[in-house]
Amino acid sequence: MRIMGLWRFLKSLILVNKEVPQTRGMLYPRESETREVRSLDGIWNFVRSDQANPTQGVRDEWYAKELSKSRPTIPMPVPASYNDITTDNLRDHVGTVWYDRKFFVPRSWAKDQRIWLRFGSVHYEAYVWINGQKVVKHEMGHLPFEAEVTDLLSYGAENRITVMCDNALIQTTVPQGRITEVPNDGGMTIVQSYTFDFFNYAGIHRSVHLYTTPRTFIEEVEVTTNLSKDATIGEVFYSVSVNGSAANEADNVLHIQANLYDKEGVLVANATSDGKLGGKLQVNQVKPWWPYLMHPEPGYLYQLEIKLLATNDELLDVYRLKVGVRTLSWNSQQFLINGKPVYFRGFGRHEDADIRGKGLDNALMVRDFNLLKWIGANAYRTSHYPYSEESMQFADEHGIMIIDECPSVDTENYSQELLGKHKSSLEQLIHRDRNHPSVVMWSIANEPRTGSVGADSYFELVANYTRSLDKTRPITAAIAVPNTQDKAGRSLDIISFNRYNAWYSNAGRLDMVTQNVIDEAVAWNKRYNKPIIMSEYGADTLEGLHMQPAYVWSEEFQTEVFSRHFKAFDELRKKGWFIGEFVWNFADFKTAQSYTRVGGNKKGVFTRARQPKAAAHLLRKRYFALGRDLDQCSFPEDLFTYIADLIS
Ligand code: BDP
Repeated sequence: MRIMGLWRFLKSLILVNKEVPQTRGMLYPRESETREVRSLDGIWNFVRSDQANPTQGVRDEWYAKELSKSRPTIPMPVPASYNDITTDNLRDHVGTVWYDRKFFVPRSWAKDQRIWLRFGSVHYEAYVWINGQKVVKHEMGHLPFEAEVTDLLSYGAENRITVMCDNALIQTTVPQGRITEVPNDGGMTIVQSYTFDFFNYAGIHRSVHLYTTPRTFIEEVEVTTNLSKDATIGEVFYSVSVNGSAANEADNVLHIQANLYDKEGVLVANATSDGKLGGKLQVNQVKPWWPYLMHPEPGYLYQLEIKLLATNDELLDVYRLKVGVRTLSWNSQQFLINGKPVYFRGFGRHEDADIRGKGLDNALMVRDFNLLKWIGANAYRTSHYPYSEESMQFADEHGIMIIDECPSVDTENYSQELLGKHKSSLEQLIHRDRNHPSVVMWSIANEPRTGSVGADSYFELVANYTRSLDKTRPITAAIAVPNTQDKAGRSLDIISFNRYNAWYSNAGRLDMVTQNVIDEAVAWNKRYNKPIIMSEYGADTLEGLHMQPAYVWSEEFQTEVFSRHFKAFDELRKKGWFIGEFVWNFADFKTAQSYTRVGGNKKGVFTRARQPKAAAHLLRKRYFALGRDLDQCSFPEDLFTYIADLIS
C-alpha cells in the first residue's frame, strides 16, 4: 500500500511536454471596406443557478428558449463583472450564471460573407449558444475567443445568444482555487477559496462582437520589426494566413499587397508578396517606437494595410493594424530597446473598479493612462492576468512598456493537467499580443511556489514553451520565495522579485528596508547572473490617515517606505544589472474578505477612485528625476511647488 502511494506521488512529479491546442484567427475586430463590426454590448438578461445545482440549466436546456421562460431574470450590464451590480449576495456566488439577449442580423449579411462571434473575455469558463445551438466553449479568463456562426444565424430576423459562465476555480484551473462544502446556519454551503490577493470577479468582462469577413479572408497577421544599426532604416516583416475556399483553388494564387503609412497618412513603404503571403517592408528615415520619456516622440505607430488579392488582382479582404518599429535585446546585465538600455519605472496594477469590477471601462482606462503619464511611469506589469486588448492598443499609442503576465498566480501543486492549461494561457496570450510594440517581456507567473518539489522541471517546460512561441522577447516571473530556495530562475531571462520590507517582514521598521533590498537584489544577481527587477514593494495606506512620526497604514508611512526603497534602488543602479522598480500597486483594489484587508488592498499610490495619495507626489518627482537623469526628458512645469526664492 505504502509503496503504491509513493509510486503515485513519484509519478505525479514526472511532467511531459504535451502539445496544447493552438489558437487560430482572433484578429481584433476592425471595420474595413470588406468587414463590418457590430457590438452586442448593453443590458443582457441574467439568471444565477442554484449554487447546489450548477448544471441544472444545462440539463433543463435553459438555452433552448429565452432565459425568462425558465427563471425570473434580472438586468445585467455587458461588459462588467456581475458581482457588485446587485444589492444581494450575488457578489459571493459560486458556480454558474446565465446571460441572454436578442439581436437582429440584417438581411444584407446573408450574401457572400461569413459571420463571427467574438468575446473579449469571459471569466472563468464560458459556454455559448446561438438560437439554442451550441457554438463554443472556452476556459480561461481575460483572453478572447471566437467562433463562426454563419450557419446558425437567421438573416433579416431576430436571433438569441445565451451564455453560461462558471467562476469556479479548482487546483487545475489558471489561476488555482479550491471549492469545499462546509456547514453553515442553513445546513451546508459551497465555499470558493483562493490564495491570490484580488477578488475573483466574474462574468462577461469585455465586449462581445459580431463581425463579418469575406468568404476567403485574412485570418492571421504576424508582424516583427528590425532597425539598422544607426536606427535610420526600419524593416517590417509580415506574415499572413488565410482562411477560405479560394485559398484551395488550384489556379488561384492568392497574394498580399502590404502598404505602410506614417502618422500623417503618407505611404512610406509597400510590397507585394508571392503565394507564401509574407514579406518585408523597408522604411527609410524610420521613426522608431520609443517608450514614454525616453524620446520626445514616444509611441510612434505606422499603419499597416494588408490587402488580400486573388490571381486576377480581385480584392478579397482588407485588414489594418498599427505597427511600431523597434528592437529588443538583452544580456546578463541589461535590457535594451533600439540599442539603448532601459530602466523600468512603473507599477503592478489591476483591472479593478467599483461597481464594474473587472469590466472594460474606457473612461477608467483613459484616466489611468493620464495618471501614468502624469506620474512619469514608463511601464507596468499586467499583474496578474492579461489586460484588455483596448488597453494594449493604448499602451502602444502612449509608449508605455508592458510586462505581459499570464493568469498563473501562486502556482503550486504541479500536475500534468495544470501544466497544459498554464501553457495554453501563454499560447493564447502570445497569439493575442505578439504584434504589440508595447509588450516587451512575458511574465510566466506571479509568486509561483518555486521552492517546491517539481518546480524546476515545471517552469523549465513553461519557459521553454514560451520561448518556442516568441524568441523576440525575454521571459520573467515575479518570484517571492527566498532566492536560496528558488528553482525557476535558471529558466528565465530576467529575474523579478517581490518583497515587502517594513510591511510583511519587520512591519513598521523603516530602518530595515534599504540594506535588505540591496542584499536581496545582490543575492539574486549572484545566484543567476541575470538582470534584476524589483517587481513589487509597498505598504497598505488608508487615504487621509496621517501620523507623524510615520506609523503603518498612514500616508506618511507609505511615503517613507518608498523613499527608503529609492535609496536602495540608486545604490543598485550603480551595479549595472538592476534594471527596474515597480511599486505595488497603482491603485487600491478589491480582494476577498479577510481581517488583513480593510475594504480591499490599500497599497495603491492612487485610491480606487483614481485620486493621488501623498506618496504619488513623491513618486512623481522620482520618476521624472530618473527620466531626466537617464533619458534627458524635461520636467513638467508643476513638478515642484514654489516655496521660496532660495529653493528651486
Ligand atoms: C504580493 C502579491 C500581490 C499582493 C501583494 C500584497 O503578488 O498580488 O496583492 O503581495 O499582499 O505577494 O499586497
